[in-house]
Amino acid sequence: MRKAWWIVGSSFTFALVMVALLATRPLIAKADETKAPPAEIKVDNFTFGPDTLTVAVNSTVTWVNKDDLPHVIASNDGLFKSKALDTDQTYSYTFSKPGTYAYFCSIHPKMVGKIVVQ
Ligand SMILES: [Cu+2]
Repeated sequence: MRKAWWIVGSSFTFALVMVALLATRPLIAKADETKAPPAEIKVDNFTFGPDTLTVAVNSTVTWVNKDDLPHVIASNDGLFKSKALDTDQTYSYTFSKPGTYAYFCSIHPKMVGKIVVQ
């Protein structure tokens, strides 16, 4: 009788371990998906589209100049600044900390936008 209980007990423990292993598997597989998808802002007709973009931490935001004249992407606090972007040129910046990042075009300061990083 005592032996029978031991077998029941050990197979129950074995089952628990197996369930735990199976349960952690999807978590391990999901580790590859933590990279955020690319986020793009079109610079067109003197506006940023969208003018407010919300992204996850560690997202890379890419601005594409669709205008026929150059624009510069410059953050208000000097965190990032592109060179003058000609038509179809891009500028990318990766946001590693949460916060709200206001930016503007230093050639046309009335062009403003912001990136919200969560
Ligand atoms: Cu501009």
